Amino acid sequence: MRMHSTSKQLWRDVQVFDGLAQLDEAMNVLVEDGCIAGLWPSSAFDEALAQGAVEAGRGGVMTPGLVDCHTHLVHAGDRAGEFEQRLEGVSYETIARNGGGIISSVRATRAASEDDLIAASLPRLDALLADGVTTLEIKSGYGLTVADELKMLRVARRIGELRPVRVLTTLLGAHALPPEYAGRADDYVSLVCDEMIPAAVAEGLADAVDVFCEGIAFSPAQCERVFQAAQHHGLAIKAHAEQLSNLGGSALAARYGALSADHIEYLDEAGVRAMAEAGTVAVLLPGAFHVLRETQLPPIELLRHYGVPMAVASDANPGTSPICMPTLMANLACTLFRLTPREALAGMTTHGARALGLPDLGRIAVGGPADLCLWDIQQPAELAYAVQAGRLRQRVFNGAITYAR
Ligand code: DI6
Ligand code: FE
Repeated sequence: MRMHSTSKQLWRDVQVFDGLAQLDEAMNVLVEDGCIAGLWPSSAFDEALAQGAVEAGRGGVMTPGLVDCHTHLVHAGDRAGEFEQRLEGVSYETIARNGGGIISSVRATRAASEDDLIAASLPRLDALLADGVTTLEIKSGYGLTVADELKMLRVARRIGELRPVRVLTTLLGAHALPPEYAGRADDYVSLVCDEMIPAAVAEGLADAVDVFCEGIAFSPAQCERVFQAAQHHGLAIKAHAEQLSNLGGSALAARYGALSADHIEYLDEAGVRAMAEAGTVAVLLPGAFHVLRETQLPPIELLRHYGVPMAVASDANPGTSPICMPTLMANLACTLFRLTPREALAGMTTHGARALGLPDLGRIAVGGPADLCLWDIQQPAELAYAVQAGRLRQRVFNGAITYAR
């Protein structure tokens, strides 16, 4: 006799966005042992396959669990005052040059304990989860000392253990020059390369290394030193590049086999080509574009033309994107960058996962992991079309329903 396992769960009559496109007809989805065990048209209900399965849901839209591949979720303090300054006409760069901006979050984050940081960051994480995130990346970069960067990474790992979610961590020691290193940027880069990266590796705290390649941050030559150290230690590489100007940071990152180059509003055709050749994902961050009222659009047509995969992420951070709502990012990617809803959703699933070096995630495919969202909508495009909290009916992480409304 066949064993009836209660770990078999069946969703019936769902519209499926599989991570790249919407499937043609309503589907049944079977989940077993943390994996997607079956996916077939609901018009052809298969008794044998579903035998012993518990009906877990019916109707609605199913997508892969969302992947937010670029966040600065862990930090202390807030920057509402700078938001007001910017409304009075002071630019983000001017604020940064006057010791505000990233450095003001550094002051607050250095002063915070691990527990303070957990308390500050959990509500932001919960907001992401309630909007469908099952995997996210969290960067350091507001510590800028060895101890404070490791503290941030430890907090990122710990909040991932406090919730049913997968967290990848990225060491962003080269985010800004800390004031104690004023005029000694190369010495600070040495600290990042010779002490921070090895210490993070020794504690197993970092999955990747990131840099901010920009006039107000680090030069391509300095970023290259960080990439070399990352490569030496076997860490994946990512870059904030071409956000405010074109320094060639994306092409440089691509030469080092970077998983992704992020922001890229000022990216040129040579940079797009370099990314295409290296398989580097373009991470679009429409939240920062929106908040900074940027006017230079990322080269979407060129990225399409050269077949560079486009991910979409929140960039959740206290300065340029204080937004913890991934479905709003899908909307902004469409309204501001003219992505199609299909592209925006692929950017928050399949391509977001690829930007983290996790190509099995962000898909609905038989044999793949069961990280899923069931939404109370009729078709996937509504996730990008309407801005509305509370549409998530169920969130499935590793095959278990971890949120149900
Ligand atoms: N680019 C950004 O948009 C964030 N970091 C970066 O390198 C901004 C971080 C902040 O303003 O706190
Ligand atoms: Fe960022």
